[in-house]
Amino acid sequence: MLSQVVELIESKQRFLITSHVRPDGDSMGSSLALFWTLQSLGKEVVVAFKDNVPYSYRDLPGAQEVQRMAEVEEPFDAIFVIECSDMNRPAIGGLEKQFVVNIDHHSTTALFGNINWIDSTAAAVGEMIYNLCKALGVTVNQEIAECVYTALLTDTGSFHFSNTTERTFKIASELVKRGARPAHISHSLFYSNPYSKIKLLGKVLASLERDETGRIAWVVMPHNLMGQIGATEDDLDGIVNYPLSVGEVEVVAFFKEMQPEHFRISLRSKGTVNVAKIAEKFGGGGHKNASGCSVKGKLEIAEQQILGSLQTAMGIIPVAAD
Ligand SMILES: [Mn+2]
Repeated sequence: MLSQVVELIESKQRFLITSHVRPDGDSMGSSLALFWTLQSLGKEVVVAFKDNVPYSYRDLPGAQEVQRMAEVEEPFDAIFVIECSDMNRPAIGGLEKQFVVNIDHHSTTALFGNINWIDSTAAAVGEMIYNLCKALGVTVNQEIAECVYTALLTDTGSFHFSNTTERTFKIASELVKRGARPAHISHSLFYSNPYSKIKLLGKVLASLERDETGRIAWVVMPHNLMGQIGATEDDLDGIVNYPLSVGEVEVVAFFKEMQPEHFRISLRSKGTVNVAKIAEKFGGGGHKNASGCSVKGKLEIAEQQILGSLQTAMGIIPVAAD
């Protein structure tokens, strides 16, 4: 599949790169790394997302080049859809009318592209773009190196998650050799928070609860809280990971009341519990250690449904007999 992507890039000229709504470090880093790769080959390339570039990623090389787009209105030779489980994830209209290249590292992705390049062994899509860059014979410059490093750093949870391997460090080492600045990148990702984010974190963490086994913890953000603090959706990023730092906690659920009685739920696992399976039950998705879904209704009902499913999956409560 990599060779098909190489052949396509070599033979075509005009490309669009996009990724999912509320882009994360891998979608931003991978999209911009591909942008710089195509640029250095003299291609015409547009990077466009439905949403704004999140605050944490505003310093990434090329972040100011990212456009906002709701509908693809002109023809491209190909559109790269990065890290998306299906064609609707970018929330950009008109993709289906064009030649689409699906690039992802989640084995659960739908094969929606005209070309589907899926590598579930890659720690991040950024790693795949790095391989693509090499396959194209493009020199990894500082821009590419910093974008790929950001993708690797964020998707491995700062090299904490189980997708961190010897290969991850080998690539990270090569990226640093090519000009990526680890301290600079970490500073803009982790030590440049807006005040509102830390205020929100404090309020949300104050709601922390756990089940009787102590293996499941959850936090809640009521609908009016963001308005009171003046916080944005960006400020929600990463909060779910804090309760996971409690020793015996294996799984965390974060109930975010985005609209009254409409909860967006983030699930995280640091053990063997596959939270993608739980999210899928509620029409969501993700991967083994990080997933999300939505539930409508009162908080008590949302909690009962999600926490009940987690307890069943973890063998805390027995599966009901038919
Ligand atoms: Mn990823």
